[in-house]
Amino acid sequence: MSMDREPAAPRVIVVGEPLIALLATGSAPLADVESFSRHVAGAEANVAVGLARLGHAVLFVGRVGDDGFGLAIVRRLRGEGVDVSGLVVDPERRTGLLVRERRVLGPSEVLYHRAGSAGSALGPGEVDAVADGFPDADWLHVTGITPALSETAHAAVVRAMDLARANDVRISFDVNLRRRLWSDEQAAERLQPLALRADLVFGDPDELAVVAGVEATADGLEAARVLVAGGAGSVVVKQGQAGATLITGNESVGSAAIPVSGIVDPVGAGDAFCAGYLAAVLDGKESETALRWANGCAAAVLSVEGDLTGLPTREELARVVAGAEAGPDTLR
Ligand code: KDG
Repeated sequence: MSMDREPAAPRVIVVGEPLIALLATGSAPLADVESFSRHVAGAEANVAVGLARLGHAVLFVGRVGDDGFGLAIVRRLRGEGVDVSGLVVDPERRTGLLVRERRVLGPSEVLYHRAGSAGSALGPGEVDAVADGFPDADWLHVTGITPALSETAHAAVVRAMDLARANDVRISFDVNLRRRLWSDEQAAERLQPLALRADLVFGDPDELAVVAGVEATADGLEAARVLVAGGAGSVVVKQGQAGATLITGNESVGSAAIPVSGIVDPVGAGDAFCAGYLAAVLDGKESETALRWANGCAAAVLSVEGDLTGLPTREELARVVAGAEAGPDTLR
């Protein structure tokens, strides 16, 4: 069963596994947490919503379970204006779930309940079902999470890239290395060929080093250059508080991060960054502007709980970027 019969012509196609995230409401080790808030999450869903809020037409391709969580995802994505005609409701498998504690110090524990999920059963068939949408699309966005989920999910990403290539649709690939899903060796083997086929690769220095097969450096520039030399069109290195750098051929363009006082929830900021960057590129903006929008979207998400809650509209993004230019105090 697929949702919505007559999709509007999509400009961006996003493929991946939407999830429900249960986030601890207080700061404590997971064993002591008794209440959670429920959020729609998943890196690709976050990017889809980010693009939709910035005014772009997005078609989402994936699977959710025929359960209340799946329905919550469908409703949320549809409510955000994302075309869910490529989101299949699986009658047998459950919607993927993650549980995350919150800690003031140190990394937060994340538990996945996604092995055998509806989303991980994604396959090339779901991509073929929306093949008609590719000739009208401008962009395909995929991540390195989906190929880790299953053989069929990996094949779905490859099929989407094949269809994009055949239809002159540009491709972005966010590495999103998830060490809870696989080893660095497995990730490198599967993700490197995908990164080298992409027009635009996003990743932090550590992720890019794994995919490029080089030693990690603090700025990630060497790994980015290796990927560009290998065939990737451009690489945007997400450097956290140091900002971001775009590497294209021999050129590099840098942009400072927007400082946020009082980070509420860092998760989802990387996806917001991608959405801001892609929205600007789709609008025909220069790289400097794309990096500014990317950093602005990331800052907006850092200051709000939940992966996609803080994703800005165009007006909100304009205010964040203008505030950053006026001085950090205006961002509080
Ligand atoms: O980027 C945010 C994601 O990490 C989160 O929404 C969950 O997709 C997710 C994942 O696989 O960790």
